[in-house]
Amino acid sequence: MTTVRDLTYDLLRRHDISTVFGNPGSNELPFLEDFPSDFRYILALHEGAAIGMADGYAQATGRTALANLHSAAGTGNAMGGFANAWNAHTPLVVTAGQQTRAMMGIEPLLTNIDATTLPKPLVKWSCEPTRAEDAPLAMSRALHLSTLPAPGPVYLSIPYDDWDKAAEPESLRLLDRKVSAAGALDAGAAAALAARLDRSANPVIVLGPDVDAARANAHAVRLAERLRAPVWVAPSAPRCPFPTTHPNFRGLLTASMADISLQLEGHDLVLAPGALVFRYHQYEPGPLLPPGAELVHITCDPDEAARPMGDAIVGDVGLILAALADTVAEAARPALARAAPGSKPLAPERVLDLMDELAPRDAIYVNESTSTIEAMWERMRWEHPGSYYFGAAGGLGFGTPAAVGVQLAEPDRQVIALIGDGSANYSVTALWTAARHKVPVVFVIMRNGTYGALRWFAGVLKAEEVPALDVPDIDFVAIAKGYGVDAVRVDSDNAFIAAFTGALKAGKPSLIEVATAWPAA
Ligand code: TZD
Ligand code: CA
Repeated sequence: MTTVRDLTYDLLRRHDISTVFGNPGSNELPFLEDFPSDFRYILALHEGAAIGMADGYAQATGRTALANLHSAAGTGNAMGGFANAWNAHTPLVVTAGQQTRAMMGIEPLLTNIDATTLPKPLVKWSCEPTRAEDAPLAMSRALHLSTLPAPGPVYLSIPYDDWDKAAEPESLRLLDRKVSAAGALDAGAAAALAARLDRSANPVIVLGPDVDAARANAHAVRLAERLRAPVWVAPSAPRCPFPTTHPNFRGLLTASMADISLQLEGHDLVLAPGALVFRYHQYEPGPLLPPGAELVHITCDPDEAARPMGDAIVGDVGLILAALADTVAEAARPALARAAPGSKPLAPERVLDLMDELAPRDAIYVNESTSTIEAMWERMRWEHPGSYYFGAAGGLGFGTPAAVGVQLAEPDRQVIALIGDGSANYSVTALWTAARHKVPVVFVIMRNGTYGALRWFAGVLKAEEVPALDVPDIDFVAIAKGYGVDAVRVDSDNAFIAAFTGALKAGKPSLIEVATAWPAA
């Protein structure tokens, strides 16, 4: 007899899924019983960490990742992670165990009440199958929906007595289904857009994270070279879609209307592939675009296409970029001065420069050090696709577990997690998972003793007399050791160089707590 459980695992195999990130409870045990030997279960100690790991893993593999949470409480703990995954277009299937069908009506302990409403609006679809026999259909729909444009998280609540039921023979058809999206421009539309770019006297390209997700970075380079157009990265960037060493690269746009229209001034056409237009943060009112500029947005997401300005095309960002790429030329970019050695505590810029010098050229950075984002985008040489990840909704608690997920997805590249001493606390339990599965991330904690980005924002909002902006006296070396991760504290160039070089060779996770200056030098 093929059970609902058997068919579900077979479906997962057909979708190339063999890793489950989760934290189990009683409702989930029947799904995990006799866990198949070709699967691995990555245990997270908190559901926020489970979602962060799954998010990093899905983004780095480009495939749907599976997370398994415990009923309502586990889902609640994961909601911040849903916000990041939703905003990153991360394909996730999240399952939560439900009470047994026989008792659900009287709402015993661990009932996920109104389960399909709970994760909304941060999921594309949520479902609790009406019958046990419909669980494989629900899983199949979830797997397809998670990747169809725009990709995103989907949620299934499954009563725990469903798994042992017999699957219906007709549902075996689900195994062979292929569902795909076609999103290229037809020849006429591509020619019209290319002609519009050709007519522009001074075009500029603003790239978003979906270019990196589509692995279309090289197409963006070709297009920029051929158009001789400068390239900016759209504000609040969760990924790096363009080599930061490329002469056409101009940097990360500032996250305010007023600044963006200044930074793009002089351009008559803004081409924005794979970006939300735009993910602003600080409210500095101003024109949405510089005078005389038009905008063309290319996105996989109809909802993002319908936002406030310009023309938009919904389609496959990679295919459209490839089709647009044309003949070449280059612009020049002034070199940046590197930070001087020697200060104590270290200037954050110095830490960034040392990492950039010492780490392998194809290292991957997962960032959750919020006051050093600009410096990072100015200084780091990211040349390979998939080199940078940041929580797409700005929800802290992403970085530490996402680094573990990305490293599991990319065992041949070094993952470096740069985490602030505030941010490190939200999903710190991911350190234990890194130790337990020997995931060799190098965690660098920038210890400046404060919520630096909030101090900066307090200045912007003229609200500087605010309580609770400092986080002194947290010993990350002790915390890391408690979770089984080797850790050292450094406060000088040489100590950082020694610790970082050692960590890169360790073959297991390690943490470096660096005393950094605030305000940044
Ligand atoms: N809670 C969650 C889940 N997400 C958030 N983004 C915040 C709170 C608010 N927040 C920020 O947006 S940045 C920040 C907070 C608390 C400070 C982070 O401090 P840090 O880094 O020490 O990690 P810096 O470099 O000192 O800013
Ligand atoms: Ca800090």
